[in-house]
Amino acid sequence: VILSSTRAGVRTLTLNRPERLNAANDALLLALTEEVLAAGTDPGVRVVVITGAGRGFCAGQDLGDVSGRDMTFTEHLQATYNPLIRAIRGLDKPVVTAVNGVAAGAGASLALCGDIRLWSASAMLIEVFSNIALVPDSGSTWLLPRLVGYHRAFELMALAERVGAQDGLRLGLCEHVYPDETFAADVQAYAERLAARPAHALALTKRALNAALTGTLDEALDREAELQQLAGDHWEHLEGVTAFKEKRAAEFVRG
Ligand code: LHQ
Repeated sequence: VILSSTRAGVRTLTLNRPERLNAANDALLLALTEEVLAAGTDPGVRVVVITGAGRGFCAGQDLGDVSGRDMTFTEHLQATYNPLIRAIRGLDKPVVTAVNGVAAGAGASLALCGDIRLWSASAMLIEVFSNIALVPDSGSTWLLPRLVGYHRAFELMALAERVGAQDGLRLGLCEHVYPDETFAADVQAYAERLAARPAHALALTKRALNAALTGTLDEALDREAELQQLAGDHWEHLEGVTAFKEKRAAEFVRG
C-alpha cells in the first residue's frame, strides 16, 4: 500500500491505492507511519516526500472499511491517524507533502501537515468531514485556523468547499504549485534543494517552530538560546561560516 524509493537523499513514500483515490485503511496508515519513522533513523535520508499514486492524493478514511469494526472512533484515531500526524511533525527531517490530486478529510489533514506543501495544478483540498457529519480530525482543527484564521477555517469545514490550487496558494495552504505534467520532477528538484541544506540545523529549526506554535515569546526566546548552542557546536555551522569567508558554496552533505 506504500511504495518507497530513494534518490539523492530524498525518500519518496507513495500512497498506493489509486483505484480508491488512496483512501486510507488501517494497513495504509500503519505502513505509512512505519515508513516515516524508518526514514527518520535512516542516515541516507535527508528529506521525506509523501505523495499519491494516480489522480488522487488521499481521499481520507476508506469509507468501505469502517462498518463492522470493533473499534470506537476514538480508538481508531488514536491507533492509526494520530500516530501518523505525530510522526510527521515530530520527525527530525523535513517532510514534503506533494499533493498530486484531491486531498479530502483526513487526507486534507495529511496534506496540510507537511513542513513544505507542494501542489500540482489539479490538486484540490476539501475539509469533507461535514458531508458525512463528522468533525475534522487528524490535526485539521489545529492546523487550518493557524493557516487561514478561525473564520475561514470554519467556513471551509462547514461547507466542505473545494479549494483548488490557485486558491490554495492564495490562502497559504501550499508553498508552490507546479504543472501536472512536470509535477514529479519539480517535487524531486525541490526536495533535492532542501536535502542540500544543513540537516542538523533544519531539524532544530523544525523543533523550534513546532514548539513555538503553542508557546509564548518568552519560552521561544529561551528555547532558541538553547537550540542555537546545539547548532553552533555542530560542524555544519563551521562549514557555513568558512564557506562564507572563502566566498564559495557551503557543502552540507557529508559521508
Ligand atoms: C472512496 C473514497 C473514500 C472509499 C473516493 N473511501 N472509496 C473518518 C471515520 C472514522 C475514523 C477516522 O477518521 C475519519 C476521517 C476521514 O477522513 S472522514 C472523510 C472520509 N472521506 C470522505 O468522505 C471523502 C469521500 N470522497 C469524496 O467525497 C469524493 O470521492 C472526492 C471529493 C474525494 C473525489 O471526488 P471525485 O474526483 O468525483 O472521485 P469519485 O468520487 O468518483 O471517486 C473515485 C473512486 O474512489 C470511487 O470509486 P468507484 O468504484 O465509484 O470508481 C469512489 O467511491 C472512491 N472513493 N473516496 N473515502
